[in-house]
Amino acid sequence: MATKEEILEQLKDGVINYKEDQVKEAAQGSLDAGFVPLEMIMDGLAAGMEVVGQLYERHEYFVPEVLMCADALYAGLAILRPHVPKAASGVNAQVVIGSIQGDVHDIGKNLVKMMFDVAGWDVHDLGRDVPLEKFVEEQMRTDSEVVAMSAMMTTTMLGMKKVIKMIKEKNPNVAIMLGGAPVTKDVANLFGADGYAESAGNAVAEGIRMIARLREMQKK
Ligand code: B12
Repeated sequence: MATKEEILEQLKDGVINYKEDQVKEAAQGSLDAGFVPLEMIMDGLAAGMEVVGQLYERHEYFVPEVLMCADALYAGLAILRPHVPKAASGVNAQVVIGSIQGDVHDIGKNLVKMMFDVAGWDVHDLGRDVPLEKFVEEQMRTDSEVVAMSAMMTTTMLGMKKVIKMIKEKNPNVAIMLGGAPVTKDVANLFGADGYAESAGNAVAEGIRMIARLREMQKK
């Protein structure tokens, strides 16, 4: 039987070399062997996508290859995701999430969504290339305390600033969190966001911190 390290390597390699069948087999194999699905997703699939990003930046991969890598990642995610147990976070909170208008990148956003979901939050996913007003409408419709936006391009991230302004004008009691490769803590502060996390792994902790602060302020 394959070891955990071998399975992680098969997942990572399968994403990098867009071998969808290998990814599916390794994902199923990891479940059969009882390995932790979340670890397989983050240290296998997502780690592979990180390498794909580097290949793309070095012009060794182009859009078609990257799309095939994304397909392989999603094939593995479809198998593993249903087996990630939901934790009772005790937070009882809702989050609206989406990739900002003009941005079709959604892999990172989907990982963040998954983390909120397994942490027991109610997640309202707007998808990708989400029109700016849609974030405002969905926040009001669901009365969510947190709105999380993802941008992967310097051009699209400016839209997040507009959404923050629109939401805060309508409802100052909403905590807004930003993320995505070009976004930094400084950018998030500059745009007037309440939170920032550089990876899916710490998005939920940041969300909880923002909510605690929001609820504290409401008590005053
Ligand atoms: C995959 C990819 C694509 C895929 C997207 C598939 C999909 N369904 O998402 C495809 C091929 C479609 C694509 C298209 C394009 N892409 Co592209 N793409 C990438 C690539 C290679 C990897 C991105 C990725 O998925 N990374 C893996 C995930 C797991 O990481 P992540 O997204 O960073 O997310 C993590 C964190 O950022 C964070 N996070 C993300 N969102 C959020 C949100 C919140 C709230 C929080 C808290 C955290 C958080 O948590 C995540 C997990 O830990 C990057 C290169 C790179 N190194 O990032 C370029 C990149 C983002 N693309 C780029 C460009 C320019 C394009 C195109 C314009 C190319 C073209 N000429 O057509 C188009 C644009 C399409 C559009 N309008 O959006 C540029 C952007 C440059 C810039 N700074 O503006 C990059 C940086 C490549 C480059 N160096 O040129 N791309």
